[in-house]
Amino acid sequence: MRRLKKVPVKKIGIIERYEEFLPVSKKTPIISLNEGNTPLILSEALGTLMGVKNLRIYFKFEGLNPTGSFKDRGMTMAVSKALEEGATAIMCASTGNTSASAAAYASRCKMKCYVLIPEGKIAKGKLLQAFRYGAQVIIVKGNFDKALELVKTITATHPIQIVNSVNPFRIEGQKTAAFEICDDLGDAPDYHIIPVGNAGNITAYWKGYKEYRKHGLSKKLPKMIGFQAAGAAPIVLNHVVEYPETIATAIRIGNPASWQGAIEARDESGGLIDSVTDDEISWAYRFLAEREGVFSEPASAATVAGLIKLAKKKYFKPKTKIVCTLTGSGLKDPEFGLSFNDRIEAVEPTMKSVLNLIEAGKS
Ligand code: AN7
Repeated sequence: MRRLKKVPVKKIGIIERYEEFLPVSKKTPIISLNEGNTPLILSEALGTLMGVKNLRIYFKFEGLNPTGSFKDRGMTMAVSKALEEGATAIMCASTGNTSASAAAYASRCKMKCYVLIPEGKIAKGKLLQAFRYGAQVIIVKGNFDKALELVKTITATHPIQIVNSVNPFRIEGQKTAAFEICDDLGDAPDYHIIPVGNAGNITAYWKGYKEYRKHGLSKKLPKMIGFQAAGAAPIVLNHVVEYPETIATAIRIGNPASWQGAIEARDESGGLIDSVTDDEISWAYRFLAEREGVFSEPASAATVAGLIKLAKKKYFKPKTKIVCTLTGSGLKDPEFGLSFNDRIEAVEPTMKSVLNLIEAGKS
């Protein structure tokens, strides 16, 4: 029998992989969970669904990061730099994923981590993570925007480092996702579709794409296309939304901190920022899992909902490449995931009852 070749497997984090593009030095202590290097998955079903065969659609699946979202890319940078600067505590407001990520990275370097969470509007998996990674979780009677205001004020007057994306190191870390896409495709895609909440990520990707091109590592720049949830679409409406509402709790944000960055990404790239309804998001969320085998959270599915919306209007030029960032894992939000009338009652353990159900399922 031929011996299988041993393939060396070494997974490194984004700081080691892209250090020449990041504001780190020899004396930066790298706090990493081997984040990044997430797969770019070619879509199987979307092209057929939309009746277009000549688009290549990829999912950048960020749900496969160590804490299950893209936030880990920014957090490895923010926490490493906080530690380098002597901080002993970090703080963030969060719709969930930032808090999970901050808590995990803080735990690796014995930093205190405080997270402010809007009451009742966070997916259970994210709350679970924040607690178990050992953060002090403070639930506030108010939405994300109110919580972020508080965090900004407290960190400005106390020796606690803010790790929301107003911290520029977060953006630096998150831009590496654009580098990975260019490395995988050999160039930037023609369109990049991304959900927009606090708008840090669209800002980061655009920075990443521009830097890679400036260094001659890619030739093209993509059109940046952002999607907000219809009930939380301040950038689309061009005004603050005081009471944002959407099932996609991750992007339930009415006054994004990186508003300006999102506008620049949109306008410099010749892209657009639009909104999708909760129904469109729910449909795309299920389609992604049921037809593509990719289980992402509702906020992530906003990209695919948006892609379908634009494809219906024949927005995309033929023979182009589109990348959709799927920002977080579907496992984050079991309550939403189980809200679709799935049969979960047990039946008698008999052939008859099982076969009856299989028969019923065919109709
Ligand atoms: C899955 O965790 O704001 O536009 O506090 O968790 O960069 O804010 C999360 C945002 C998209 C939007 N998808 O990204 C938080 C938080 C998922 C997210 C976004 C978030 P930004």
